[in-house]
Amino acid sequence: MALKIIPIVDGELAIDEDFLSLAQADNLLELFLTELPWRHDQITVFGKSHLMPRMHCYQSEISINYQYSNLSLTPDSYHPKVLQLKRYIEAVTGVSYNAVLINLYRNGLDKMGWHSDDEPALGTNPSIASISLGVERCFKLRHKQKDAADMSLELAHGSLLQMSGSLQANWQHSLPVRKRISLARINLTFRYIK
Ligand SMILES: O=C(O)CCC(=O)C(=O)O
Ligand SMILES: [Mn+2]
Repeated sequence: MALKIIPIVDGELAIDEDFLSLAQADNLLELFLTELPWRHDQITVFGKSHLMPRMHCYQSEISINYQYSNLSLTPDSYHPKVLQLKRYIEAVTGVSYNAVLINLYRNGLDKMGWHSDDEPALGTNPSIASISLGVERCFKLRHKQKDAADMSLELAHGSLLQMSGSLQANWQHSLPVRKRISLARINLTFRYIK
């Protein structure tokens, strides 16, 4: 139950694989699957519109839309258990968050492509707390300058990954397809919007 530093150049990464107890993680997974206001949005890529390869929702205490991939998400208020989780992470990491993007990967075909969490509203060197619930999925990182080896992490049920320092400026991350996985995963990324 402690954040462990993952050695990486040009950024900061830390993980706590047992951030939540198994009972806490099981409860949150079940509750979030059924109670969160999941959306399945269309995005436009190269002029073609299609359904996103995952579902999501966005919750915040400030009424600023979250913009990405031609999408503008109006924030919902926090689900009480999301707020409780936010406060717990804040107490452990000493960092404040005011928004959370929540993704549901229904099975191994759902994914997220290469990107950095570097929207201007996050400011320079944002600290992002990423909670994983459900089936373990591979999380990949690649350096933007290609002068460092790619990195792969397995993000377990109940784990906390903290991305900070210049990580978003220098690295991209993705969640690749895993065809043999039939179970769901939820990921919550707590952020601070300026
Ligand atoms: O699902 C994950 O672990 C990554 C999610 C992510 O990169 C994001 O929400 O920006
Ligand atoms: Mn991201």
